[in-house]
Amino acid sequence: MKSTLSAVMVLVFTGSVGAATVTVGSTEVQYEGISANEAEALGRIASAACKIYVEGFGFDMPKRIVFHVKRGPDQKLFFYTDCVDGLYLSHPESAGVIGSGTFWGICHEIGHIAFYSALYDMEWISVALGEGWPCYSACLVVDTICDAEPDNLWIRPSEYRKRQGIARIRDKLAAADVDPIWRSAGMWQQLEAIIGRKGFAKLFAAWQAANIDQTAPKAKVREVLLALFPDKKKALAEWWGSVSGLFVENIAPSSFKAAGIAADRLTGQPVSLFYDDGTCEEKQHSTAAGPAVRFKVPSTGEWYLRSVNVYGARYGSPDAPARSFVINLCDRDMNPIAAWERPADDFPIDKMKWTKLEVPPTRVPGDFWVYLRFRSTPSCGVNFGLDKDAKDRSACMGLLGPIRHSDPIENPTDAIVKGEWMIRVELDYPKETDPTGSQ
Ligand SMILES: [Ca+2]
Ligand SMILES: [Zn+2]
Repeated sequence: MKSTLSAVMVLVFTGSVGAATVTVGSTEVQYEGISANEAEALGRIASAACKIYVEGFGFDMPKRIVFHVKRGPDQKLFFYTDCVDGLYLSHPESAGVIGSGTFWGICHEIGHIAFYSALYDMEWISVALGEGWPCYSACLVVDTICDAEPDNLWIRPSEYRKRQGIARIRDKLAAADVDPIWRSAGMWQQLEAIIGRKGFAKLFAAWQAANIDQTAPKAKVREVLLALFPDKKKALAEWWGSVSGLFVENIAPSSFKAAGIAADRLTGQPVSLFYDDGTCEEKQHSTAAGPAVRFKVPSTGEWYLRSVNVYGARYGSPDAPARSFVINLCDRDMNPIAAWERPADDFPIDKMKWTKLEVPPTRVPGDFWVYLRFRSTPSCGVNFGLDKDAKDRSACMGLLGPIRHSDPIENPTDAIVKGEWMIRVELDYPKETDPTGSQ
C-alpha cells in the first residue's frame, strides 16, 4: 500500500486486555476491541483530514490528535470530540468500525475541532450552525481525501463520494423534509462560493474577536461578516438574510433571578453535594462546551451556592497565558442565572487535585446545573477529572440555553458522558432558617 504517512506501532498494555496504541502521522489511536490494522486505518484518515483543514481551509490545527476507540458488545454507538484535540468513538460489536459512516464521522468531528480552534465563545451559535458547518466541511474533506490519497482508503473511493462526499449535501437538500442541520450545510456551501474555502477561518476568528453579546448577537454577527469582506457586501447581505434565522441562538436568562446575600448571614457550615466516588479514572479537557453537573438542593428552603470544587489541573507551559474560564449557574433547563469569569491560574499546574472555587453567595433553585466552560487549547488549558465508576445520571457536556443535549437525568441511557465529572458544590443557608430540619 502506498502511504504518505508512516505508522509507528507502540503496543501499550494498560491492564485491560487488548488496549493498545498506534501512532499514524499526527494521530495517536488508543484502541480496544478493534484490530491494529483497523486502528491504523482510522489514524490515517484522521491525519489526512487534519492536513486538509490546515492546508485547504487555513485553520490552526493541533499538532497531535488523540483518537480513543472502544468497540465491544456493551458499547453504544457514539462519536464525539472535546473540540480541542481528542476524538471519542465507541462502537457496538455488531457492526464493523471501518465503514463510510466512520470515515465521514472522523472528518466531521475534526471539523468541529477546526471550527472551535477559531471561535470558542459560541453560546450564540445554534445547533444548525454549529453542526451544519462540520457536516458541510466533512463532505468536502471526504472528496478531497478521495482525490489526494485514493490508495489510503479502506473501500473504493467511488463509494465514499456517492455516500459521504459533497454529493450528499445535494441529496439531503433534495429530500421532502430537509433537516435544519443539512439546510445549514447547504448554506455554508453557498458561503464558500462567496468568500472562498480559506474565508471561513478568517470569519470565525473575526466573530471570536468581536466579543459578541450572547443575549443579542444578530446585528453584530452580521456587521462583522460584512466588514470582513467589503467587496462582497451585497452577496453577503443577501446570504446572511437567508441564514440568520437558522444560525443564531438567543440565550434568554433564567426566570429564576440571581439573588445574593451577605456571607455573614449564612451559617458558615455549608453542605457539600457530589456524585463522584473521589477517585479519578480519566482526565479530559474541552473548549466551547464544557463539563456540567445537575444538582438538587437537599431540602426545600433558601439555599445559596458558596463554592464549586473541581478535581483538575492546569496543563501547558506555566509561562503561557492560559485563557480564562467561566463558572455558569443555570436552572434545570440550562438557562443562565449567574456566571463568573475566572483565571486558569486558579488551578495548580500539572498535578490533578481538588480546587475550591469560591463564588459570591448566590441563591439556587431546587434543581440546577453548574456548568464550567473552558477555553482550552492543545497547548494550554485545564484538565478536569471524570469518575468512571459512577452511574450515569447527572453529568453532561453543557451549553447554555434550551437543552441541546439529551437530559442525563431524564434519559440516563442517552448520556454521552460515561460517569460523573468530579465537580462538587457547597451550599449554605441563612442562619435564621433551618432548611435541613422539619419546616
Ligand atoms: Ca472513581
Ligand atoms: Zn457534530
